[in-house]
Amino acid sequence: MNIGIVCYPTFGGSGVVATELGKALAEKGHHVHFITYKMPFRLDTIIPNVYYHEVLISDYDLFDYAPYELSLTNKMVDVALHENLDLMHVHYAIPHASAAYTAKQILAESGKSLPYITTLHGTDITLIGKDPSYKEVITFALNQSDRITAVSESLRKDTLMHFVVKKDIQVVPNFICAENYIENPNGSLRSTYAPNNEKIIMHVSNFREVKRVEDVLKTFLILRKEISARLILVGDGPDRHKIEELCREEGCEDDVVLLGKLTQTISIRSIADLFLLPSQTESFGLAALEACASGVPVISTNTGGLPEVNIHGETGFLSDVGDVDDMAKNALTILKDEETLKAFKDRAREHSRKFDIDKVLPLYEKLYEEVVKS
Ligand code: GMT
Repeated sequence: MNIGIVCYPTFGGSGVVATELGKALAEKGHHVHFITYKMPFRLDTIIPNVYYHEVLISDYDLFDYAPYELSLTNKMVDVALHENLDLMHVHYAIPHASAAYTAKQILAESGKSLPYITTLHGTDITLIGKDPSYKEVITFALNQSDRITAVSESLRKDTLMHFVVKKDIQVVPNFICAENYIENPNGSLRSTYAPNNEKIIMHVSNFREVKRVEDVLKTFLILRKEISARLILVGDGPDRHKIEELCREEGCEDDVVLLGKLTQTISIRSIADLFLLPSQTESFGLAALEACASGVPVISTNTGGLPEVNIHGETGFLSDVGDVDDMAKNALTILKDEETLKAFKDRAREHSRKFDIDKVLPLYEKLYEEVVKS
């Protein structure tokens, strides 16, 4: 099939899912055309059957805000016609679903059918989508989608609660490519960050408010009173400066390493003993699944789709949002002895295999076949 994929190319779960999905489809022989305003960060190598079409946004003095959705729609129409696309799969509803709807109407004028599938990733529904300035358009574009998918049961329910959606919403979870994950951590990398065999606590995110990165540091400060530990923070974003300030105030700079954005996180994740994800909400929590795939237990909040990924008492523990004392207590339960830690690590890795690409890819392929036939 010739498949168009529209996503955000920046550091974020929806872009990662879209990119890894496109790569897996290409490996199976499909021709995959990415349409975005920048090269997705995990696509930056030559991959057979993968093509990248940049949306050029023309600016003009008259515009205070360049009309991105218009340029995107135009590019979708152009690629669909010239690459003979069978379908468009848009990741993140805003503004991709409404752009796909318009592209579909334009193409129909020239006799070309272009079904589109909308995959909801979370903040497009839970934070931004329900904003009154978007809601009517999103509702319409969702209802016009040939298929809608959501990344967790929790997001499916949230969508139905906030929008009048008349179509079925199918849950297709986030996934990992299990074979890429490292079984045995690199000893020298580990001793670089934990020279005295400290426990390594890790967090990976885009440091947005919803991630509550301050709670990561607060949890770390509590547990570090009991055990010798170091904190590695991967990623960057608006709340980074707050963390740096808090570290200085608490005098813990020597034990907290901020690595910034990394395009590939598999090797650094493999050296962690525990992953912290204290988010306000997560529709799924791909970061938690990626931690499990690396054999790293997860301490997370109990909101959104996190309980579908992090199994309380098995792969880690769940706490209420903001309850850093409980998170620290749970972390210490896991880290208290090597036997307990190993049992959590093994179960986390085992559990992640339920979300392997081998199990999720056929779900998307089946949807593609259905929309193309109908
Ligand atoms: O979490 C973010 O800030 C990024 C966001 C995105 O849209 O890229 O991630 C969302 O989609 C991911 C992939 O489906 C999910 O795993 C994340 O849980 C979800 N984030 C939130 O719901 C906050």
